[in-house]
Amino acid sequence: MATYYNEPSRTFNEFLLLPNLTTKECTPANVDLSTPITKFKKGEKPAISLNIPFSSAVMQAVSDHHMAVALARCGGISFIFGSQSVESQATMVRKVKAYKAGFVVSKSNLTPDQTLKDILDLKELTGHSTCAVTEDGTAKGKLLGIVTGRDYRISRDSLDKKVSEIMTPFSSLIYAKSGTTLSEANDLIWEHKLNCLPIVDENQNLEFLVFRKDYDSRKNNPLSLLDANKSYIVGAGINTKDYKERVPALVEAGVDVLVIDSSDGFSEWQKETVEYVKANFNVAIGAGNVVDKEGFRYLVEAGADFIKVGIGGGSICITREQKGIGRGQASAVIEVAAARDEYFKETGIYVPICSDGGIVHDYHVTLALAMGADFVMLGRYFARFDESPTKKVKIGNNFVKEYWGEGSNRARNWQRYDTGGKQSLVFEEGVDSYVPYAGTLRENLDRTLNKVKSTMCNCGSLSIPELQQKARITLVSATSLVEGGAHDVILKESSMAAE
Ligand code: RVP
Repeated sequence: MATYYNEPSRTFNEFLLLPNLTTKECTPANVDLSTPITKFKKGEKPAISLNIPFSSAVMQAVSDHHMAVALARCGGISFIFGSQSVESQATMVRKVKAYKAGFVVSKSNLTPDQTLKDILDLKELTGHSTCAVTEDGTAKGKLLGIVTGRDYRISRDSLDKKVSEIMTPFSSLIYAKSGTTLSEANDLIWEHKLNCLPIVDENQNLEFLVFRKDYDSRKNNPLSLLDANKSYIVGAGINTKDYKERVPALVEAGVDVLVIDSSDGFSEWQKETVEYVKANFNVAIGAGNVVDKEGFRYLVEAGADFIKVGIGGGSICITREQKGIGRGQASAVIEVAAARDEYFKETGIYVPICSDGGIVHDYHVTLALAMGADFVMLGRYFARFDESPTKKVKIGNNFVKEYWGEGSNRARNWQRYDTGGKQSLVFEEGVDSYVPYAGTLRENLDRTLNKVKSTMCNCGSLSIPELQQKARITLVSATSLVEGGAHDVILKESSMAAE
């Protein structure tokens, strides 16, 4: 006879947090949102922790190298989508690892023989007013000088005046040698009142430019998620089919964390993939998705470093409709978190869990954490920002961005849904859609983090583990949901827009 679960499968919307005593030191500024992403032994520290409990989904419409840099700068991690060729995914990983916060590869370059007209054309094209002058006009060529907007006067100078006559020549430049740290570079910038400091190697070849404004932005990002070499930490999605080609290339590119991206991770294919990675590489790997304690145990025993939770809750996901499998996201997180705690008690090993999909309101993040998730993964949320890889389009009077599921025909990611058999997507498990455009990642994430921290203070908690221990969570009735929104008033237009 089949096994019946008598409790219905529940979503975040069905729960609320009850406040605990808020002490005076319990302020948002004092809340620490750091959280483990890889398993660790009791009393030890995880190899990798996030500074905020946010990851961006393994999706074409969400996580490329731009998203990865933007999110790591704020303290979270992106998992670069795996539904692309091994080479292009590895290139994206390489770009994130090569991105040195504050050190930029010069994007506007000239040769000394070019003219003022070329300078103006380049400025028009790139918007940059500082150009490097190199022997061969490349970003890494021998540095001969720098041109800035202060070096010429359009009204007086002839358009065919040579760059070599306009530039500040290398002999008069303040520059620094390879290996200079960002803080040393900043000291030079301040000391000499520079806007831009070139970094050159021992042969005078240009390596990077450090701009005053970038240093300031670095100082404004104290939570940046960096490795020991000060490169951003980045994740990447893999599948259970081509992992023997994909994983070596990603590891070679410098990936920090892998995750097997699948709608149903409770499978022998995942076990084999985790075992292969653990036996051959020194890289962290998460597995999933699962929705119960059995799935959790199975993947943990295979060696996974973290477990991803959730089937069918994604905003673009129609797996439940199509196949009738899945579980309400809250119920799944609650059960898997209990299994994680039980495993920790038994073995002294803590395996972090990630609640993946189904976050609609900011408070759902806080609920997921309170229910035991160590971090969350979001697709729709990040797809709305400038940094996501998709097109921004105007529909009517509103800007929207495209957002499609990995199970849609558009993504062609059959590996994510494969249960053996025909190597193609037999039917769709995801839709192609739009989401409202919301601006920059930074401004939106700051607002969400403020809400999360503020609710944590209401719950008397200054850290995620404290929240998980102290949280008091109640089910809501359908009528109390109505009570929770604005009700029995006539909304003014300004309030409707804010909804
Ligand atoms: P959401 O944040 O609700 O948009 O959900 C994102 C999650 O949805 C992903 O991390 C993934 O687990 C799942 N997903 C991605 N594609 C599809 C699909 O096409 N069914 N589902």
